[in-house]
Amino acid sequence: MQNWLSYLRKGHGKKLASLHAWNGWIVVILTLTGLLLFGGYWRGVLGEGRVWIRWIHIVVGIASLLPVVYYLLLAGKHWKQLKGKTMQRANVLIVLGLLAGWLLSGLLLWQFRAVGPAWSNASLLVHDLLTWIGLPYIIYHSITRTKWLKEPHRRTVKTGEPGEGVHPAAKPQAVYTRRAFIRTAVGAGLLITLGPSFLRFLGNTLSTGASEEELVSADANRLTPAPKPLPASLPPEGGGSRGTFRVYTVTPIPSFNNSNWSFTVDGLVDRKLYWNWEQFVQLGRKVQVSDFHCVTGWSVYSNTWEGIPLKELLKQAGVKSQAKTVKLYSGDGVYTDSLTLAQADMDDVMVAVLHDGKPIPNELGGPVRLVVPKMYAYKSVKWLNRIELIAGDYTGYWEERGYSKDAWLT
Ligand SMILES: Nc1nc2c(c(=O)[nH]1)N[C@H]1C(S)=C(S)[C@@H](COP(=O)(O)O)O[C@H]1N2
Ligand SMILES: [Mo]
Repeated sequence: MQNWLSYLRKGHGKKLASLHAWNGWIVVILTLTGLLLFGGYWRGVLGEGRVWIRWIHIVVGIASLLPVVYYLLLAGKHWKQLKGKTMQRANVLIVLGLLAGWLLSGLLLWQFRAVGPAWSNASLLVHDLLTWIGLPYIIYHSITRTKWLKEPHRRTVKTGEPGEGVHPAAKPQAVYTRRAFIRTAVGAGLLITLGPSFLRFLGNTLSTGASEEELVSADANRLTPAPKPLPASLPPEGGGSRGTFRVYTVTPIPSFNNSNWSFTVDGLVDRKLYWNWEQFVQLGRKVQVSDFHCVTGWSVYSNTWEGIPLKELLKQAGVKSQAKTVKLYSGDGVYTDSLTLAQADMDDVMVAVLHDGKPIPNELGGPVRLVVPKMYAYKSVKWLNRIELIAGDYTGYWEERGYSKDAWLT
C-alpha cells in the first residue's frame, strides 16, 4: 500500500496533467448532458433518450468523485509547490469546491424521492447556481490556459517588426499579449452568450411570480367568456404562489380558442359528456391551495387553484363497473397519463381553470389542466381535454420513458 502510494506520488507531475485531461472530459460530458436535461426544448426531441442522458449525467457525475479524491490524497505535493502562488491555489480550491458542490447537490437530486421536495429544491438551486458561475469560470480557464497560448512565439503580437518602412534598428514593441486579447474575447463571448440566461435564472429564483405575470399577459389562448374567479380565488386564498413554474412540454406549445377547444368524458361511462367552452365555464368550481412538485427538483408552493374536482365530473358521467382506470388526454395530441379510480376519487384532484385568480396561460397548460397535489407533477396533464374510462391499466407518456408508475410524493 505504502509503495503503491509513493509510486503514484512520484510521477505526480504527469499524473496531474492527465488528471486535468480527465477533468476536462468529465466537465464536457456533464455540461452537454446537463444542458440537454435543463433545456425544456429538448424534452420533446429526446423522448426516451432523456432517460439515458440522465443516467450518463448521474454516472459520470459520480465518477467525478475519483479525480477529486485522487487530488486530495496524492497531490499534496502539488499544493506545496503552489506556495506563494495565491491565484493558482485559489483556482485549485475553486475547482475542487465546484466539483464537490455539484456532486453533493447532484446526489440529492438523484435521490429526490428519499430526500423530499425541500432538499431537492435547495439542491437544484445550488446545482444551477454552481453551473452558472462554474461553467463560465472553467471554460474561461481552460481556453486561456491551453499550452497553445503559452508557447512563447504565439504569446505576443508585435509591431515594428523589421520590414518595409521600418528602420532596421527599431526594436519590436509588444502591442498586446495574445493571451490578454484572447482572454478578453473569451470573457466577452461568455458574457454575451450566458449572461441573459443567467439573469433570467436569477430573476426566476429570486422573485416570486414575476415570470408568471409575463406568461399570463402573453397568454395565446383566446377563449370567451373569461372564467369569473370565486372570492376565495381573487385575492388568492393561499396568498399567491411562491416559486416559478418551469415550462415543460413535449410538443410545440398549443393554444386554443372557442372553435378548437372542447372537453369530453367518455369510455366506460353511463353518460358521455361533452362541453364547449361556454358550457364548461358554467360548471360549478371549487378552490384549493396546494403545492406543486416536479421530479427534477423544483416546486411551486401555495398555489390557489380553482376548478372542478375530478370526482364531480366522474360522478356526473357515471362510472361503469368494468372501468378501472381514468385515462387523461392532453390537447397537444401526444401527452397522456392515468389515475386509478381510487386515486381519481381524492378530493384534491382538480380539473383546474384558474391559478391564483387568473386564467391559466397556455404555456402553463391552460385553459384547463389537471392538478394532482399528492403526486409528482408529471401526473398534472397540461391542456387536458379528454377523460376516458378504460378497463385495463395505462402507462403514461413519461412512465413509458422511465418515470415511476408510482408518482406519490412520499
Ligand atoms: N401536456 C403535457 N403535460 C405535462 C407535461 C408535458 O410535457 N406535456 N409535463 C409534465 C411535467 S413533468 C411537469 S413537471 C408539469 C410542468 O408544468 P408546467 O409546464 O406548467 O410548469 O407538467 C406536466 N404535464
Ligand atoms: Mo416534471
